Amino acid sequence: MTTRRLLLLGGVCGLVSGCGADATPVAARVPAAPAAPPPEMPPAVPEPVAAQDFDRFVVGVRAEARRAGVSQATLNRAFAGLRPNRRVIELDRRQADTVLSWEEYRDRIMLTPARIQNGRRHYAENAALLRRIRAQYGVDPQVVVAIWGVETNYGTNTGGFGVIEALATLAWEGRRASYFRQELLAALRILDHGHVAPERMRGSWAGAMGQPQFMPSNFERLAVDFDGDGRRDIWDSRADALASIANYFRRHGWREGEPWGHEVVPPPGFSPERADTESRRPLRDFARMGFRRADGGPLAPGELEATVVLPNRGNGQVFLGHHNLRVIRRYNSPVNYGLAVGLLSDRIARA
Ligand SMILES: [Ca+2]
Repeated sequence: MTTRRLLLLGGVCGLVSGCGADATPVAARVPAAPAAPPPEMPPAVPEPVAAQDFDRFVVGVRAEARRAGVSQATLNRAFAGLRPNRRVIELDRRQADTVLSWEEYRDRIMLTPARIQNGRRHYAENAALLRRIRAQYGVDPQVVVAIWGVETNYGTNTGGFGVIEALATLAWEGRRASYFRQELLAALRILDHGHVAPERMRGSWAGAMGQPQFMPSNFERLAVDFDGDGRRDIWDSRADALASIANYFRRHGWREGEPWGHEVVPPPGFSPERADTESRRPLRDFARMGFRRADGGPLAPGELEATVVLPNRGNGQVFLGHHNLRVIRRYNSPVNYGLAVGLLSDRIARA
């Protein structure tokens, strides 16, 4: 999931409606005028490539999908009236601009009072489901709920873009066209298998889908049907969505019952600039060096391996991170994401 956005960028419904399967031969088309930009578009975004190039691209994708076994009927529905979405292109180009300090990211985006409170509520309300998921996948439920909370605000903000439209736009125009083309083909296979109706296949501008924000290739590998209706529905089935997150963690090596990490107070003389953030040592070594837990608790003098973890653009917090923090970062790699999810999971489980 490395190419996904920061959170909360979705929300603009981008599906341009048109109608009918596209039967006109590409060569016979008159070049179309560029679509008028939607009102939220700033004028600075360059015009996309001429529309007939998109049609030619779609013909190629359809042929490739047919060879992969996707039915004509699925392709007709998926591509009916489809045009590139300029909002997707704009968001893709703007992605790198978002730079927050760790403290801003932690307090304003990730660990807001509402997100913590809602996380506790969902943790309690879904206790029975979470118990069954834990029994099957061996993943601590508070981290499942934390991921659900940061990715889509507990399923309430799954992104307003049509996944096929977003992926087709990025595969046609984007900087990582071959990556998104593979994701587009995966999305078409998912539709063809009937897991979700095309109009319900919504996601982020970058094609991350449903309540867990799985890219289509991750869906194919890791989404599960936990409610037993035969469909892996991470959009509208809470059981499927949460179990799919747990399965993702299980497959990436989550160790049930182990902490992800702790905020610590380093010993006097500790220098963030010179800190070794690579070496793994047993916690007892850190205890011996004088690290203490920031919450006042003792550092367990055990064998559990830890590394020093420093937030990006942080203003002084120091953490010791364990194996499970690396697993969280398999979901989304930035260190600040991993730390925030870990902290949120602690807050959710601490009633
Ligand atoms: Ca299901």
